[in-house]
Amino acid sequence: MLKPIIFLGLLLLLTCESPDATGKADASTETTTKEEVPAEGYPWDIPQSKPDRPLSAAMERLYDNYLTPRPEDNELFSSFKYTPLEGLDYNNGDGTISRRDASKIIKENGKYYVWYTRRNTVAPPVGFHRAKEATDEIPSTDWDLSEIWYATSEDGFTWEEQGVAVPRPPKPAVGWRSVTTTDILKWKGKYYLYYQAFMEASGLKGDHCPVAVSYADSPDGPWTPANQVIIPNGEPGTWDQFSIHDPYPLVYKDKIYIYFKAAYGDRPEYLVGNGLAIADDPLGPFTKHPLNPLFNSGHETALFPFKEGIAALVIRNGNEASTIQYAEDGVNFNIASVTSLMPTAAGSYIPDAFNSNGNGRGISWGLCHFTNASEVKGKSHSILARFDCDLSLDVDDPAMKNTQLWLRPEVYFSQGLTKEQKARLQTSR
Ligand code: AAL
Repeated sequence: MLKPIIFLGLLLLLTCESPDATGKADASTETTTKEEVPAEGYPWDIPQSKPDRPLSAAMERLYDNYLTPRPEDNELFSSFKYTPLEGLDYNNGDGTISRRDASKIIKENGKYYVWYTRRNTVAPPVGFHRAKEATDEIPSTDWDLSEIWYATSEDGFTWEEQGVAVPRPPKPAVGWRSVTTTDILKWKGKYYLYYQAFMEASGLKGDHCPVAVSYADSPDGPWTPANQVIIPNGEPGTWDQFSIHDPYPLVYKDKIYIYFKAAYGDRPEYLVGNGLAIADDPLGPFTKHPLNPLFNSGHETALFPFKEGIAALVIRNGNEASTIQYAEDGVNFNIASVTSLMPTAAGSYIPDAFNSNGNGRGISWGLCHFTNASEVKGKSHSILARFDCDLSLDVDDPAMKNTQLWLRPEVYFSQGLTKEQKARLQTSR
């Protein structure tokens, strides 16, 4: 369909008045040339920099807020494509095996490595709101009673599960109930896995936990737990008083930057934000940034070095959900683009996560998860999948810069009215 349109466009261009052999346009047919601002009316040829003319608020924003006027030219705009993974088994999707919350991916020993939450329980979770029914064997949530496992891959599509990296330690050690949602740091030749360390079933009071860490000399372990809380919860009454989630380390400005997530406010009136804690040593002490939270929207942390700053995938919650944001200083983020169908809990392949030295190159693929992998109630579990995109300064893939997605009707119908809504709407006619 696209080809005939491009062909027609070219034909039209070729049949239009063209400059004479001297390169000058015939004065009688002269209209506007590129970047020239006509006396009246916004120009046909999109000015790449802000034209000197009155602009509507939206057109002002087009130049003030985005890297380029067209998303297709914007290095921080991308659409996303998804591929199921080969090599991971889910017990026929019966809800007893779940994999979710992939770490960033790193390449070591010629292979890609990823770490993630893996739950293998006798039964599927009873659910956040029924957490009281959870036992030592029956999980409350999808990430309760979990461990941190890892897998390697040659091509990023087929993954071989290698086994457990961080098991649940015996009670009462930090993380005895569940160790989940990990991410990796490489620092001075050593490896550090940061993770959520639960000391009670998630959902009992909330999704409450602090952050712990284990370290190793090799990405294949063995991992030694530091057995201490690394990023403590905030003071009572502050936004991160109950939980620090999704610890996400990057090396930036020669320091360890751990971005993290916290949800605050009493549900349903709650917000999810991401904050930052900085340290000189992987085992701390970590100092929380005084401007936290750094994001007003988003959910799981997904950031990467980009040029001299840090970029972030901001998904799901809040006014600025479905945006890609950028902070030249890693702290003060602004919207760089608005997109759709973003990867949930993205763990990107970030070759320069620990050595970008002010020249971050961006990302082009990673793993994400789908939490609703089963349509059947009572078989709830998550699966990992691959996403591809073009948020990289080293990739130029126009097929990843699609602002018009045509999704099948069933995708829309899966977001149908609830029974109550439908009944209300049908009787109120
Ligand atoms: C996620 C993360 C954290 C939460 C739960 C498991 O995707 O934000 O890890 O605790 O959901």
